[in-house]
Amino acid sequence: MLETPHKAGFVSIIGKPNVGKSTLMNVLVGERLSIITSKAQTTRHRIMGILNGDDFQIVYSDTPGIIQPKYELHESMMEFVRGSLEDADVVLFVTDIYEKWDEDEVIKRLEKSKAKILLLINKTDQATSDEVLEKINYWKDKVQAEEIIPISALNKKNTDKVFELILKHLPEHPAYFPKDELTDKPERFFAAEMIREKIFLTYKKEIPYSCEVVIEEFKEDENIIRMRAEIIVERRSQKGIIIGHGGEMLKKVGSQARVDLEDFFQKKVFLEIFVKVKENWRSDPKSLSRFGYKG
Ligand code: GDP
Ligand code: MG
Ligand code: K
Repeated sequence: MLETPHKAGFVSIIGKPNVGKSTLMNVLVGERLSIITSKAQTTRHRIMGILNGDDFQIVYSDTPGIIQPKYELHESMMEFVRGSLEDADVVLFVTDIYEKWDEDEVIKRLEKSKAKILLLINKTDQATSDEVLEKINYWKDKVQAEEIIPISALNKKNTDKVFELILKHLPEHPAYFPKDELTDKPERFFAAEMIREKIFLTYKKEIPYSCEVVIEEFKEDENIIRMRAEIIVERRSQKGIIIGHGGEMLKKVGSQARVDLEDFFQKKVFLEIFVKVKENWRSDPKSLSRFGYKG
């Protein structure tokens, strides 16, 4: 008997502040029946929701808004945006009818990545059809997208089409998360992502890309969550860098992550982090990280 192949993947939503990313997200995730995860409200927590169907699983994530890096922190945040692009299967590149784009670097990155780009021109309810056409032509020259779709997230115009196009471009892959047993693994995944974010903020250039974070233990009691996390690196030398002199760097990552974790879970968090070397784990980074297997 022939079965429809299962599709699954990671969809990143990027764009400048205020173009309508969150509004769109709510339409795409918030109103469908099979949402399983809680929504993170702050932009620094990227995972917004997982959407399941019989033959698909879409893992949506948000990124911090794209900004011109004027400060060290912005630089780090952009590094973080880049990281999430490299993981994405589909990128929803959201702009609105007002926007003109000037940050070519992000576009180049996007085009180089394996991600399929869907370019969405939002807030078309605020423009005439001529103005919308003009915008479509403007973007055609700028970005090599699979599709350019004018939408209105507010009025849910064309948002069903966006959903269908995401499905169309999603790769064939088994589900990354179990579809029925839902609470435990996604929480671990959020926790791992938060630690990963701190790694991006703490270490230079290529180091964060060599790291994966796995939550080995996640025990929730009434008043506290105890977590044991492992940072997996590719080489012994990287382990030393992660730990830092006298353990200082790792301590910094741990305490920053703990603040966010406590905020996210609304509970006290006891966090232990270990660093492990696993040569070439990146040959299958997605499965390793997302399934949370020890490998
Ligand atoms: P984000 O910063 O990219 O996440 O943008 P938000 O989703 O928070 O939206 C920013 C503002 O744009 C809010 O006031 C939204 O109500 C408004 N907005 C979002 N989508 C649309 C749209 O399709 N049309 C109009 N007119 N406004 C929209
Ligand atoms: Mg937002
Ligand atoms: K691409």
